[in-house]
Amino acid sequence: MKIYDFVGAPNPKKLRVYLAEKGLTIPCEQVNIVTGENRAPEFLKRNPLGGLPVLELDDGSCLAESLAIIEYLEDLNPTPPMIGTSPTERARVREVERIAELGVLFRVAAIFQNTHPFMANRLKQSPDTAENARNQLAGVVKALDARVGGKPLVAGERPSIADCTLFAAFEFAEFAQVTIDPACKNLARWYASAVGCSARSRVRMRPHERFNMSQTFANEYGQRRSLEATQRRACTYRRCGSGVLLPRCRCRSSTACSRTASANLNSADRSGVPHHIS
Ligand SMILES: N[C@@H](CCC(=O)N[C@@H](CS)C(=O)NCC(=O)O)C(=O)O
Repeated sequence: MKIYDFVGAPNPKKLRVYLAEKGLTIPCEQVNIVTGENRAPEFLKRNPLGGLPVLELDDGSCLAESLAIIEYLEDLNPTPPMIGTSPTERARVREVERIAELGVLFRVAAIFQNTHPFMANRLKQSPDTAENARNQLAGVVKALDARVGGKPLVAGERPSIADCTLFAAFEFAEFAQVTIDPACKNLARWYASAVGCSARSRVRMRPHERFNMSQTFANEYGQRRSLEATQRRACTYRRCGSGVLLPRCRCRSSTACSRTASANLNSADRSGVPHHIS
């Protein structure tokens, strides 16, 4: 199997967080959506819609849609379970995952698409659409915050695909400079823990993986060498303690993780680049 990936984009990120949490390694090839590699005829044969990620199966056929890919991999690798085990658990995980994608990630994407200069010549931007999305996002985040409460994870007792999607959505919001209401303290705490643990496990975006739209992706994706280095890296991540997201990071490394998380958030606030990630 092989994954067609783009490190800066949220749907591929959701899949990479999932792989890291599961401890799965699948070779990755980067397809640069900024320079339009995903719209080249060769790639459109794999996914006529041009979206990433795409999973190429061993028979050469391709599977698109991040959630379909994750569910396929989950069926092949049921342990540790990340979509729940009982009907109720599975329904709850999916419920929150859908809220994370449709309620949070899609709204962040709508704000980004309708406000960011990088998107200006790609579509007709609408300030009204952005404002609607901001208002809807605020409502969803508030409801999600209440739902998460004091729990370490967003759905159930163990890391799930809902955590993966929400993490990708929040990281995208950070990049797109879309503020998640800091009054939502439960989600802030959850994200700080996930950021700390994912940084240590290298799921967190590294500096060269961050978009820099003003320089048209720093002359094609932070220069060719960075891209090549990323391509060589494949989807292999060191795991943080015994897991990527909470609560397994409460094991020996919990204090370090939360300390790292706040340092990371502070430094990310200042520079957009977490200083402790090499
Ligand atoms: N619903 C799809 C969305 C795929 C998608 O649109 N991916 C984005 C990156 S997050 C992309 O490839 N955008 C570039 C484009 O469509 O040209 C999924 O979950 O995989």
